[in-house]
Amino acid sequence: MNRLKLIEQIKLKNTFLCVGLDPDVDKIPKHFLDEEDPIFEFNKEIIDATAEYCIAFKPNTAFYEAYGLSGIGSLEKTIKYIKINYPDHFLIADAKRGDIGNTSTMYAKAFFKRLETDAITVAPYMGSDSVKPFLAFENKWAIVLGLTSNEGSCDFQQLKINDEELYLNVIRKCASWGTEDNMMFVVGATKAQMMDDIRKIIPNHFLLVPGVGAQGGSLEEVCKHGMNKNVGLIVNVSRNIIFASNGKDFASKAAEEAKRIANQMKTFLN
Ligand code: NUP
Repeated sequence: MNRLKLIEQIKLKNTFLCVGLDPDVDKIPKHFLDEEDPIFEFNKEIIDATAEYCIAFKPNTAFYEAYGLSGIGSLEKTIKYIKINYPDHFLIADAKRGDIGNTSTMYAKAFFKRLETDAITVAPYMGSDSVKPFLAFENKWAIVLGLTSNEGSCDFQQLKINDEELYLNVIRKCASWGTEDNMMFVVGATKAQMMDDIRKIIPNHFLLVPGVGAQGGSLEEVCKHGMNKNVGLIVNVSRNIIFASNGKDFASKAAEEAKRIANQMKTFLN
């Protein structure tokens, strides 16, 4: 999906919510455990219940890889289901890949050609030749880790180098390898205040923002510090939506929570 279409979807639906598909067999309602593919069946109901309130879905591959071949099968089926039934939704593989050039190219092929996701999250630690292969595919996106939402982001990302935090260096340098049409950055909602400095470097890029909900980030703060003239934000919520209830009403509760967040988003648009 290209940038224009993404912006159009956000404006059309008045939401910039991304529903994170991070299924955990220990947390999904028990009745799914009798199904042949509990993860896929669970995802399908979550997707159907929340699609009208979001513009993106983000499966984190860890939650599929943890179940081996059958988990990879559930991921493939989930992605196909979204592509067939909700082709206007932006599809992000949260896989945090990045390696020497020829290996990154294979990662890019795996996610862009085989799974056909629109975007993949990329860890920039290995530098330009590890990131650039993800930029070589038309209408596909590398979403580079800029400033992550977790506590450990202070260990390296916030270290000062020549009087500037490393994450600002990383964002500036990575932005020079790509464009606003093929690169986004992950910035955690828990670091909303730092978006002011980030926006000075990349005023127009989209930010993928995880950390609202279970991690305590505030949507209001994210909008205040991170929003730009084209919205420029995709805000992900995983656990607070998909595990809003673990009873039979899980899908309607997920929809309720997604709707609540989408309604809050509306107040920050226009
Ligand atoms: O900095 C990041 N923080 C983060 O939580 C980068 C991420 N990719 N994530 C992912 O976003 C995390 O791995 C999970 O898939 C999702 C947040 O989930 P939740 O806290 O809303 O449940």
